[in-house]
Amino acid sequence: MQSKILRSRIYLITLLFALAILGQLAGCSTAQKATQTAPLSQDAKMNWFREAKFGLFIHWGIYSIPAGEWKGQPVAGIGEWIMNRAKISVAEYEQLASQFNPVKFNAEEWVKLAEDAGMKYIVITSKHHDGFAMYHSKVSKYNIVDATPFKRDPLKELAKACAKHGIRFGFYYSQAQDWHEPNGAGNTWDFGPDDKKDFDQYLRDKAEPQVKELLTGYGPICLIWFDTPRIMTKERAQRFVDIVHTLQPACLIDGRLGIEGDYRSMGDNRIPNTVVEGDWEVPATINRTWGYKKDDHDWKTPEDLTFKLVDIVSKGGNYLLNVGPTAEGIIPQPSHDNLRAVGCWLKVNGESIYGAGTTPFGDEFGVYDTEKKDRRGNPVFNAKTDWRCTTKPGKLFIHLFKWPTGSFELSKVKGRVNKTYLLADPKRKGLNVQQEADRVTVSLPKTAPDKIDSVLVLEMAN
Ligand code: FHN
Repeated sequence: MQSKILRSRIYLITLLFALAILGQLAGCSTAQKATQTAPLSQDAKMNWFREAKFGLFIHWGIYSIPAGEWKGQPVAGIGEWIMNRAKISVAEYEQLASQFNPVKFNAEEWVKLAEDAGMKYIVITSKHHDGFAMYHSKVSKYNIVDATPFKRDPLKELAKACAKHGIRFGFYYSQAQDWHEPNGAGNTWDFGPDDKKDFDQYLRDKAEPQVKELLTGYGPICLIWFDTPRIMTKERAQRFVDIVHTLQPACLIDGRLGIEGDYRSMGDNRIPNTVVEGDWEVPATINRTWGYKKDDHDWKTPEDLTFKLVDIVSKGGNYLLNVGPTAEGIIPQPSHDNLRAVGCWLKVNGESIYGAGTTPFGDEFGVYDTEKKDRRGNPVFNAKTDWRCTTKPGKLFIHLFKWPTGSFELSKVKGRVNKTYLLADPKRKGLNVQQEADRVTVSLPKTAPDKIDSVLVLEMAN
């Protein structure tokens, strides 16, 4: 009898023990599930973008074949707009696809260029306003795999190379303008005015399903860069937001969808005159065009590109700098050279850029001349370019574009300076520094250690 009671007690204890373990397991998996499905906070979502600061924009499409010239005549304006500027019919423009064979395209080389330039993300045109998909779309045969002799999906190859090199990958997608589609916005020469079109039919049948394809077939997409939100209502834009949030919740949306995005997109090549709060980006050209144009040789110099990068970072933004590859699949040599020069500068001075914050000063940006007005009637801004300041906790990075003789003087400094040195000096040898109240004077060597921008670090006492 006693042994029967003992056996049933052991049975009961074992049962309770097993239930406890099961409960714990269940609790654990619920907790895990909770972390998996918990939406990312906006700060967590923006983290990589705030750290990255410098990205490569690529405008590549079949417009790189005419490269700014149609029937022997130069066409004014940016290269990727040639169909619109020359009012080329869909029937005629479509024929470019059968000639597009960029056999020299090498995803590895493009990604390596971005890496060497110190860029942390790539955004490429998956479909520009001309409506041609630069990837294998099942939604429309008007794409690089089905309509060209090339038959490869370069975006797949780029996604793979980016993953290999630890570069984030994103897509430009023209959601509203589509000059190939009767109901897309923009092509009035073939299809008449936009207000007579069934724009929602175009969104439903092409743009929305293509965005779904891009977010499902290419691995993690860091951001999607919508553009020119013509006739996009808030409701229409929200449908894209829902698609992005459902398929890739961590994917950022730029500021040109037609509804508030995750960050602001400034105007093309428009760098603000002062610090701007919040997350933002300046899309910019390296010459004058976005898509390749054979007669555009107006390359920005490494000096100019470095200044712009520093200037933007000191004001709180990111720099998305564009290249326009040729119809053979080659990024023009001056883009390679000038980007790599910026990359060399970043190798030494990257600490002052990646994840860096805005200047605490502001006078270095320049002054408004209230006497003079620009075309829009606003006072003219006279920019100064001698120096800029970026920051990290406890550190001021003074970017000296013009090397001062003897010493550099800085006023309005909050707190005490502990140590100063040049980022280009591998030994980080302390420089002589004097401080009277908020005025700091740093003695400098005779010659600048960097011919573009020598970075002076001021370490502050806690
Ligand atoms: O019309 C486009 C243009 O072709 C280019 O893509 C730029 C890049 O920011 N966005 C539009 C104009 O702002």
